Amino acid sequence: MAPNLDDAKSVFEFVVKEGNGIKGLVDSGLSKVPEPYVQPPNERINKKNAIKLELPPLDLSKLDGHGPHRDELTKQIITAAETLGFFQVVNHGIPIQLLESLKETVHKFFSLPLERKAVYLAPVTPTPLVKYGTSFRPDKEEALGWKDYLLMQYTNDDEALQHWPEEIKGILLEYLWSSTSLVKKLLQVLLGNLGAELDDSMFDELTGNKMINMIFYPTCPNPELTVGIGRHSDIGILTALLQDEVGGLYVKIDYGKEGEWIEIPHVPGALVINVGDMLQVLSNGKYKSAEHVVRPSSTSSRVSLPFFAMPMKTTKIAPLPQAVEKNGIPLYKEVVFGDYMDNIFENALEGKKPLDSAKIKSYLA
Ligand SMILES: O=C(O)CCC(=O)C(=O)O
Ligand SMILES: [Fe+2]
Repeated sequence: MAPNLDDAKSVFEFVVKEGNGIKGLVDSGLSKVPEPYVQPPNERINKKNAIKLELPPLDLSKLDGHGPHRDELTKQIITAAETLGFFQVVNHGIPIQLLESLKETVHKFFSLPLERKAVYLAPVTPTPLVKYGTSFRPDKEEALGWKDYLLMQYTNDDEALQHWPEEIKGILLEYLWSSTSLVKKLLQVLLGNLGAELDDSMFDELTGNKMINMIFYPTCPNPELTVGIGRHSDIGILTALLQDEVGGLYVKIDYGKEGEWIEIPHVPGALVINVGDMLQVLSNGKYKSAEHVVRPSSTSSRVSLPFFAMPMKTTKIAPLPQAVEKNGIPLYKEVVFGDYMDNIFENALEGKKPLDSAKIKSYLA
């Protein structure tokens, strides 16, 4: 039954509990964002204060050779990780056709009738590896996010083939495998620069916990009042993100004017790469996990597919000795990744607060 849009409880019941999602809300017809989705002014993104990032994407085919092109690219990757913490890559080894099909897959999945999606709602899902939902922690958030999602956790191929939804598991596994190789190449460069060699067992420790999210941001009547995903940084090592042509991903600039945002534009065929909190810790603060946020669009629905490469839950992450040597003192405490992650998923998003709590206090300015 259609919700009473003026009643927050009725909206929550319809969107969150019944699993109709924001998509169901928009499909049932609405002319303004319901009250539970109105963000406090300081959480909204004012497009007028945002800059478009006109940086050219990095051409990863240059990594394959040796010589000046490779060196130049290596420097660009390192500089991007040290400054904005976000960059885009092309010639990344993931077929463009696969990327196009992935975006279509997200649209198709969210167009399925409610009962096909609602089976994966958290209270009833037949597997902890697949979760369908909306916003981030609807039960804990002051204002909800304008997004629906299907989150897939990867343990191994057999379990993914057994538990991920039948019609999408093949293409998602292809994305997962190819993104894993991409992340490996980038991590070799980034850790190599710190003087650490990435062998297979270290790579597994650091990225063995993988997730793919299929996100659907329905068209929004008042994008100036709400957010798709609130301010957060990604918690793992590296994220590879496929976004469609709609745009709306904004990254906080850590340097320069306080509160300024940069929009990461859609670049055909490119993937967005960003540094996660655990890479910031490993690098002793050299690489930056930037705060980011998504603003929905008033004219079009948007889809994105982040692939999160994260440490195993039991992995202890601390600044690498080679990274500490460079600036003398460790800036972060050791973090057991599973604890860090559980804490994030237990609470509403809070920007970079979780990472701040891993800082060694006596070194705080
Ligand atoms: O949809 C996007 O562009 C970003 C998604 C994101 O930041 C996330 O899922 O962590
Ligand atoms: Fe993110």
